[in-house]
Order: sequence, then C-alpha cells, then structure tokens
Amino acid sequence: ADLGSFITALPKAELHLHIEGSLEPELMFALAERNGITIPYRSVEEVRAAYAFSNLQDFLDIYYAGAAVLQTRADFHDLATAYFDRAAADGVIHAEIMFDPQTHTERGVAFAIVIEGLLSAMAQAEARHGMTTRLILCFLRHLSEEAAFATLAEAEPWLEHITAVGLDSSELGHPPAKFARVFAAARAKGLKITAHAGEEGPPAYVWEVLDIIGTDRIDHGNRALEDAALVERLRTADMTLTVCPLSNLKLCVVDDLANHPIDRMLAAGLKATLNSDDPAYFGGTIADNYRAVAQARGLDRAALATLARNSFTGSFLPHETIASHL
Ligand code: ES4
Ligand code: ZN
Repeated sequence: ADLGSFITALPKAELHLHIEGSLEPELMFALAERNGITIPYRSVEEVRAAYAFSNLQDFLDIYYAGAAVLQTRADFHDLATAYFDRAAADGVIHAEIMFDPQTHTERGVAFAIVIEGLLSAMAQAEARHGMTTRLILCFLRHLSEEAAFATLAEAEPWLEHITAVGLDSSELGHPPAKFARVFAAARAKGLKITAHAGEEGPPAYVWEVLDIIGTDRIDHGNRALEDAALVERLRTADMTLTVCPLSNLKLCVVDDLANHPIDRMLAAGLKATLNSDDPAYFGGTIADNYRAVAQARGLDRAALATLARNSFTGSFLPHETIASHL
C-alpha cells in the first residue's frame, strides 16, 4: 500500500483541535442562512481566498468572526458531527477537542447551549464510529484572569464532562503566568491542564508553563527548540507536544514545510504528536498533516508510527485504555 493509505489506516488520536476551527466555509454559509446572519463573503471561494495569514493574530481575527454563525445547540452539534465524521474517515479513533466558550458567551450565546451541542455530538460520534472523545475547555489569554475565573465557574455543572482546561488565542504579550491561579483552581477540581506555548511566544513562555502552571501537555512548543536546557527539561519530563505542521505553515511559524522541525523534535527525544489545529482554516485534516510532513521531511513508516503511538501515550485517556491502544 502507498504511504497515504498507510497513514489513513494508522490508528491515531487527535489531541489539538479547536472545534470552532473545524467550521468549513460550506457549513458557515448554511448556518448563516439558517440563523439569518449576514457574513462578509459572497461565496465559498471568497471565504477560502480570505484565508491567507501572515501571523497568528491575522488568523484569529477571521476565526472569531466566522464563529458568529454558531448560535444554537444544533449548530454546535452539527459543527462537531462534521468534524467527527471526517476524523473517523481519517483513522482517528480518539479525539480530544478544544472549545472556546468565551468566544460565544461574549456575544450572548449561553455556555449551556455550546456545551450541550458539543456533548450530544460527542455521544453520537462514540456510538456511530466506535471512537472515544474528550472535551477541553480553553481560556482566551487575551482576556482577563477574572474572565477566565468566571468561565470556570460557568463550567461547574458540567465538570464531569470536561477532561481538561487549556489556554489559547493571542500568545505574544500574554504570558501564561497571568493564568496561574485559574489553572491551580482547575487542577483542584480534578481537571487536567494543557496550554499553547512556544507557537509565536518565546522559550520563556514554555518555561512559565512548566514552572508556574505545571501542565500535562504543551500545545505547539516549536520555539522550545531555541533553548537546549528547555529541550532537556521537556525530554526528561516526557512532556507531550501537540505539533500542527499545516498550521505552522499557514501562520508563518515555519517558512516552508521542508524546514519543519518535527523530525528534529523526535531526534531530540521529545514526545511530539501530529494534529490539525484548525483544519478548515489551515487546509488539511490530521491525515493531511501526517502526509505533508512525511513528504516534506521524508519520514518513514516507523517515524509515523512513533508519532501515532505518542498521540495515545500523550492522551488524557485512562492508563488501561492507553495500554490497549499500544
Ligand atoms: C489557535 Cl493556532 C492557534 N493558536 C492559538 N490560539 C488558537 N485558537 C485557535 N487556533
Ligand atoms: Zn491551537
């Protein structure tokens, strides 16, 4: 079989996926029409043409605007169902999806609407595809600590359905330490922790995540490679990095996939995984990410199998379940 089919058939876990970033332009138009919302695009082609970004903030502005079409439980359910159907077809047998409640509560869509729609899609995907799923609540780091605490309080009735909290949005100028207390409160409630760090931000932000927040995973982590002592710390901690190559390319974190550091991460002994981040905006699914780096960096089947294996050992599944996937 060719490498593309090998990749699809390889059982994979997706650990870094923003559900709002899985909103394909076709569904954006359908939801805009269903909800009587005007969007600033005339066609699917015009939307895709707008997806040319020079940095993270460029993308975030368009991503938050696109989320405005999401209004009802059914919208969140349909959004997540479309993602799970594509993921299952891609060979994903476990998915840990992130959502940004503040993007929705700030524009008057209740936390309950958002999470109930996502949870019903998760239950349906588990039944239909035999996959497992988990939910990660992300705090927006460009907003205040107080707003993050308010969001954690809103999540209280659903804590048994939330596995972890994360930290996303604009990294530069928003060091992780700003949220140390809210993450400590989340930890005390039994939640796992992950945080975006070292995507655009410096190695110092990755150090803060390790030393001040104490996360279970790091999302991206690319810029950790600039600091040898940090690489050593991540390696000895067996810290999982959720790396997103097509995202890195579209947001200009790397200038060319031919220069992507994924194989340098593995060679340095880091527990890297491959993920799609915001597939509707970055031009590819998780399997597309595996195929793209396999081609650009000449990864062989053993390296791809290592990356897939890391996705299970780095997951938030129970240890017995992880063992059953290895
Ligand atoms: C994101 Cl790629 C990325 N980085 C930071 N925050 C995000 N939210 C959605 N995608
Ligand atoms: Zn992300």
